[in-house]
Amino acid sequence: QNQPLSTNIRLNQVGFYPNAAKVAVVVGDASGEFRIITPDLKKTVFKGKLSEARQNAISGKTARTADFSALKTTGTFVVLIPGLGYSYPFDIKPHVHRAVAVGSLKGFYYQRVSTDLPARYAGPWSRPAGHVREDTQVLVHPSAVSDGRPARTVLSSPGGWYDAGDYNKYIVNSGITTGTLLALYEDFPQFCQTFKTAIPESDNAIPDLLDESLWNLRWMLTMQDPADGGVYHKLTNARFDGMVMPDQATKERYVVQKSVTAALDFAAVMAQAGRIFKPLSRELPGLSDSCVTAAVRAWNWAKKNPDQYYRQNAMNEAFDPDVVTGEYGDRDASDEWIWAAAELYVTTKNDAYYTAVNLFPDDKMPLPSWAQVRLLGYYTLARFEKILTPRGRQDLPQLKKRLTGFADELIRDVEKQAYQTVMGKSAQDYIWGSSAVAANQGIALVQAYRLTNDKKYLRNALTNFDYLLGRNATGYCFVTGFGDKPVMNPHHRPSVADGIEAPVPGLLSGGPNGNAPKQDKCEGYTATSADELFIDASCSYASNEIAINWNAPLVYLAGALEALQSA
Ligand code: G3I
Ligand code: 9MR
Repeated sequence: QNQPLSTNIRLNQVGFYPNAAKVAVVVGDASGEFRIITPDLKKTVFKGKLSEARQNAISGKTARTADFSALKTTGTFVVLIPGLGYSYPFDIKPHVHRAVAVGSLKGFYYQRVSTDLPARYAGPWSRPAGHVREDTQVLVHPSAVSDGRPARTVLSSPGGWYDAGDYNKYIVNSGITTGTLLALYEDFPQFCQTFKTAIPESDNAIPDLLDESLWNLRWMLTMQDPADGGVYHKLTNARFDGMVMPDQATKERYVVQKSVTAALDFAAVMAQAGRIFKPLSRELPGLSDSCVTAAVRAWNWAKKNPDQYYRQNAMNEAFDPDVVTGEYGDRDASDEWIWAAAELYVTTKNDAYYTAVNLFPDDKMPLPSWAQVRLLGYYTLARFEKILTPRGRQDLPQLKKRLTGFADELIRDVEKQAYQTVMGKSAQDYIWGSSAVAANQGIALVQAYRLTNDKKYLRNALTNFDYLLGRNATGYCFVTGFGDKPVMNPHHRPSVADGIEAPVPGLLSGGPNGNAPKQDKCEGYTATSADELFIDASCSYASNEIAINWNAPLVYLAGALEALQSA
């Protein structure tokens, strides 16, 4: 049967639910018949015809789809296109995405600061604790000494997750990340009871998703200045480390200037955590109240300092040492106000938060990202529709209309796309961290499904999950440790420095980025089309870094699919 493996057949390399859609994309000229066949190429279980050719709106390349949704038989198969070859193998089975859900949440464990990762939990990626001096030796950067305290004040700020491929910790990015993980818990509490990741806390009475989130929440709490309730923008080295293991990264650490965006993201997450941990007061005495108090203090600080944006460049001219690590700069906090107001309102039921901010300043429905958190507030209001005060209830029809309207916009014309995914209808989707665009679009669709019970939203959410696991123009599975052609060389310091060939598993690569060659100047880009501008090289931090704010929506999407569509 001399058929070769063909990487022109692009599909979710992990697999498919028996009762859900199953689509592979074939790029190039192949047409006619396809078969689904056992990996030994002996037994055909399904025959079909490739679709008409469709043109990729971004690259102009031709593609066809092999739709075998009608096949519901469980097993391991490949797609065979006579004359072209066969695909990577995939499974059809219930709970087929449980492993990715578990693996991507476990990815956060590997990002933990201040703790050894023993082999028992980390397998071959075990490593000593990093940044242990954060227990006692974090310096207050001169940019943060605004209240007459002496320079070289030190504080304790251990724990949390490393942000990404670098080792710094940024409140803005921690905010959306933790908020997204906690949203999975609030939306699918039953599922989260059984969502186990084999972490040191797995045997306690608290779901692993909450234990993992607590690792970061506790760090976030240390970033609030007890004197005034303001929140430092980040905890960082002055400059990025070399590609070394965490325990070898021993540069001085600083907390820098407080910012309004950090304060509001912090307030939002603490308010959310306050209501989540309330029923767990036996296991976590006092935590819920501490979170709400911290949230209110951060909110009040923001009200007094609404114009205090983090301005890295301006700061660097004024202070020594200059700080050149990730900026997470944002000159518009109107969305952070919306998110914080919504979370504080739902937790406290106090209308004053609801009315403090214009929650619907315009018709826009911006996709969530670290710089744009408006919809996180809308999701929360919709999630708690049953317990809103009359004031909040007034806006519910409008809110639901917006959320479903946004979802309708996302799914419009998907059937005309070469890859039949929601992701990538426009080249604008391929920004730095485009994988999170795909995952956050998926979340928006899950939200619409929860509001309407209309399966079309769930079906379309799954197209983006398929995208992340291989049905895309690069042919890579963007989650480390999964699929047959996974990313192997992410810009991730432990993965580069640990001497193990396989990268740390469960981490989502940023993905194609139209501007990547200009931004990281890594050598090896050959593509010109935005959907293909990706290289699996560790120098490519603009297309192949990993980051917690990209992993969290992956955890959400995988978890939601498992919770909703496990048959
Ligand atoms: O939003 C604009 C979009 O409107 C425009 O069309 C497009 C074309 O240029 O650019 C978009 O902005 C880009 C933005 O990411 C999109 O989110 C910026 O050019 C780009 O520079 C920016 O990149 C950010 C990057 O840091 C550099 O600052 C990423 O969002 C952000 O995720 C990334 O975060 C880094 C941290 O700083 C440090 N730790 C690692 C982390 C991940 O790479
Ligand atoms: O490792 C850094 C990564 O986390 C950031 O996303 C990226 C952009 O800010 O910067 C990386 O660090 C690079 C630095 O910007 C320039 N010198 C090379 C560094 C990577 O080795």
